[in-house]
Amino acid sequence: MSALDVEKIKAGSRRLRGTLLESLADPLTGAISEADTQLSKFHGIYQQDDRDVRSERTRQKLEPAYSFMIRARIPGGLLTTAQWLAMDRIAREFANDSIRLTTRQAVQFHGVIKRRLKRTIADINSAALDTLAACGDVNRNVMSPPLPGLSRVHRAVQRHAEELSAHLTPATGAYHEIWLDGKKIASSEEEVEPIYGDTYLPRKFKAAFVVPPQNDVDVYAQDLGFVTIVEDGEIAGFNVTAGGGMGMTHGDTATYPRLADVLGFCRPDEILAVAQAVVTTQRDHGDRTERKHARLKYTIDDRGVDWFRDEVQRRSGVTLGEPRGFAFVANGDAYGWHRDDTGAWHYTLFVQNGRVSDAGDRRLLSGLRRIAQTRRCEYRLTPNQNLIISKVAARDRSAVDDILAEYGIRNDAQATPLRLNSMACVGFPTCGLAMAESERYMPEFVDKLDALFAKHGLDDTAVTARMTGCANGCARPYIAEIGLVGKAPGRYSLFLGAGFAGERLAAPYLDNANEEQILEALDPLLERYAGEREDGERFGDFLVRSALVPAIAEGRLFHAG
Ligand code: SRM
Ligand code: SF4
Repeated sequence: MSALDVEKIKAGSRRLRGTLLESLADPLTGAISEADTQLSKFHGIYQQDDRDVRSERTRQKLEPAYSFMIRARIPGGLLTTAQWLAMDRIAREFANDSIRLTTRQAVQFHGVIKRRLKRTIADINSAALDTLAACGDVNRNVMSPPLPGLSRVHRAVQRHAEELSAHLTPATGAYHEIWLDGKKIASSEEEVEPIYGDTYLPRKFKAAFVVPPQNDVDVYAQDLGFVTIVEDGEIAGFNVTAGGGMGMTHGDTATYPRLADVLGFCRPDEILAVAQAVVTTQRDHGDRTERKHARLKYTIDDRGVDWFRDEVQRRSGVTLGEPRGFAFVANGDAYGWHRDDTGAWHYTLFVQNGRVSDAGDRRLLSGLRRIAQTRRCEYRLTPNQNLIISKVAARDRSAVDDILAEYGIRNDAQATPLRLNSMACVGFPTCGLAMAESERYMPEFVDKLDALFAKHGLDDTAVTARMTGCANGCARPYIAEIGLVGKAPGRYSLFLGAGFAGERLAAPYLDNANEEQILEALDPLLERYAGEREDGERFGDFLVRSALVPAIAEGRLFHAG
């Protein structure tokens, strides 16, 4: 669907109502109308069909096996165990017996059929969560470092993330009317969207907070970022970043991944004004004629970062200060047990590609249910698709350890450093845009990569490896040291040389390659890395220092690399 068509649908939707009620009531199809599929995204709902059976159903002249993906919005990924238990029940009752943790600290359910949609959304709301603005041309789930228990700073940053999330949530009553039988307003003319206006944003928009030295949220991949600056143990303010994004299209060099620019420094009480100015600048100046060119990163590249900074300052009334110094060490999660400054413990649990389900001896869904039933902790979702069993009292640690062992889900039972730093997007069979396998293939690919690492004595070396089923970049592969991006069934483009902390883009290395070709290409590079690396040198840094891959200075030069 063209950008102009989508703009027309938004404009005529009466603030996201469209004909969703009629579509839901239509018993003749498992689908909703095409226009409503665009609007449902703003409500956190994607229409999908099972791609494993698509051609067989076409052959049998049946309509596709439609079902819906539902994404719940969870700022900073913070969940009580009661909320987790509600998600667990929804997964088993209405979805495909799994909860999918996402790369933005949210959860997804797959396989919900149309007649169960309303009940599922209502149940999510009963757990004091919602799905509004989890998708669509609005600000999405706001990310925040998932270990707020570790310091007063993290706890304060989580509060800022929640405030920003609330501030940028659409004001429309459509969500309550459609999904929660809320009172219908007499005329939607009475309603205003103070920040978004009638046509919302030209494209999706993403925001995150980060606390150095961990860049777990991958702040440079975000449209808007706040880098926490701590001085004398207190939050002095935030470096504001803007214009990050991963999505591109194979073969279209006008599209590219881009790392955010640092705009300047703001005080904590200026966050909302600055954020609103960034959002409204993009609302008014983003390209509404071509969706592939509609993200904030292109607005900034087209008009220049100085123009953008001036516009944000003018609209917000905030004069941004000189950015303050900071450094990142890694964009992954810190695994295992950590104690915070209140004495509570937190266990970061590896969840392969975010899929929480029971599979053979690894009974993750059941194990996490069992721990949640003790109600002596809370859960934090991480931006790397993992889960933190948080705020555990010292006396309960061994009980948690025992359950992890009993259900076969301890980190050491499953993972090498390479696997612990790997991610894959959902891909087949649910994602309508997948060109190659991703989540279902990554575990097997990591086995092979592990063998290659072992061959070169690199078993203990952590390298970030990320795979996506297409070029949209949902697992942020262009800021992984090894990035694989699906191009066709069994074929991937290989990107190499990003920084371990997500601070440098990877460079294109191999196009449209199969598994054998990819492993063959990596073999000599790993051999040289094992033999020639400097003390503590990361794989991506080594490749760049040795001129085996170019350092990509900015998004616009990505394809030239
Ligand atoms: Fe994504 C579209 C899954 C994080 C860039 N993404 C999709 C859709 C909804 C496919 C579609 O449009 O039909 C995928 C649903 C698959 C499924 O069956 O569940 C999908 N994206 C995901 C998730 C679940 C991947 C995961 O394995 O965790 C992540 C959900 C995050 C969340 O909770 O909100 C997810 N997507 C991302 C990220 C990473 C991030 O946000 O930090 C990116 C790259 C950053 C960025 O936005 O630039 C990302 N997704 C995209 C794009 C490309 C956007 C672009 O600018 O070109 C699309 C396609 C689109 O928007 O047209 C897309
Ligand atoms: Fe789907 Fe592509 Fe995103 Fe993977 S990267 S979930 S295949 S849109």
